[in-house]
Amino acid sequence: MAKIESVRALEILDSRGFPTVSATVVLSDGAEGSAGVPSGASTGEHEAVELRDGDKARYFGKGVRKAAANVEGELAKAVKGLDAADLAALDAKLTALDGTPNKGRLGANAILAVSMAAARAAAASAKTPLYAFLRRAYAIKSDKWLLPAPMLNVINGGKHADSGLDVQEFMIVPTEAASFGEAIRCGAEIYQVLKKKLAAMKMTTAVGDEGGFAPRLKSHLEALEVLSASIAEGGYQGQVRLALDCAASEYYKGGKYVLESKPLSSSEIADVYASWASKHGIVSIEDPLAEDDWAGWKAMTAKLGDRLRLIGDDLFVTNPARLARGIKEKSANAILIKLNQIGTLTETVQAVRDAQKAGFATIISHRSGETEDAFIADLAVALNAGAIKTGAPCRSERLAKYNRLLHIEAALGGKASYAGGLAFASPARAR
Ligand code: 2PG
Ligand code: MG
Repeated sequence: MAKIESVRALEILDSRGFPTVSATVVLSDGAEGSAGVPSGASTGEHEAVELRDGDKARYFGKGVRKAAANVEGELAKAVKGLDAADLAALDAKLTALDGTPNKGRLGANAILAVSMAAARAAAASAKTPLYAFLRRAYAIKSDKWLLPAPMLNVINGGKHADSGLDVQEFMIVPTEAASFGEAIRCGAEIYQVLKKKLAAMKMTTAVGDEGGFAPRLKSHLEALEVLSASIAEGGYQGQVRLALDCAASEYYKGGKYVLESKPLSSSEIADVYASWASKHGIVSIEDPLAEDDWAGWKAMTAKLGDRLRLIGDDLFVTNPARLARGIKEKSANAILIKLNQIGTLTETVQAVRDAQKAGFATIISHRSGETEDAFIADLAVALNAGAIKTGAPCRSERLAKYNRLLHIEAALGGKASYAGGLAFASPARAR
């Protein structure tokens, strides 16, 4: 058994140039593992706490020296001597040490850095690829290795770009490809077709935080039209579907959803989404409503849940307790999974398992602020999650994840299969 010998931390930069935490865990047998923690922009109210220094003299207060010091101080002391391979026990110790419900004392960014780095170190010690190690460590019983369907965010709006679009993400999902590699080729080709199309329309082809374009289009419908046309021109009609992340908490103002300057009730906006979905083959809508509009979510799932995956991101914040409420109340039929919303690997795995048991689709996700760490690629395969959302096929912090999945697919060879549209099929199952 390899024991944790030491833990180091460093303040590094994310893809937006803001500080984030990196940790390295070293084991008694010399194996080591490092991890970088991502950071969101459209963060949910109920997420675990991202500890920032608040010292205006450095990085506008966004420094993470305190979090890094917590890693090297209290957290390192607590995990020293523990078996790195027992991830559940390690995470329970980290969480108990923090002692708050939202990891606000030591910081979810500090705790998660240790949790992820320990998993990597244990995998290295076992000389096992991370995806296979995670499957074993969490006793996931499956002999299938599913490569997730990529949800590629090719037009950016909301808080991620200044395109003027209220909806944050317009994604393409290659549901019919023969392999993950073919799905990525298809997504990358459509991305290039879209770029040419936007240029021909005299629109900017500069990209937003997640690598998608940020054109100043007239309306959301125009964005959907240009995407459908790009799919057809790329020769992929019928093989690729569309998906949205509305991040609607951002346009929920005074009890109304203000879309294209019109204030709408949750039932009125459901009709708008339904008409977009039927015209443009949309398979899923993430955060169509605000994070605490439980009644609205329930009504929308009753209305649209048999046609669409309604994905709770800010609604559930990868929190098993909020998810349990959502399952009970039939508030949604899918969950977005982000490690740093909850702050440990073990709680993240718990959320995925609970969701899968309830027939919810699970989508493993990046954050808009990312590092080159591709941990989520391994996590998606370990858990047979079925789908991954990690930006456009552009910007290396996004491609790191897609490229890692290409490597995993190649390593698994004939044992791997592509999930395709599985995550989006028969949403009625969850109801
Ligand atoms: C989201 C994410 C990732 P952020 O809303 O799903 O795309 O954005 O990391 O800014 O919360
Ligand atoms: Mg979201």
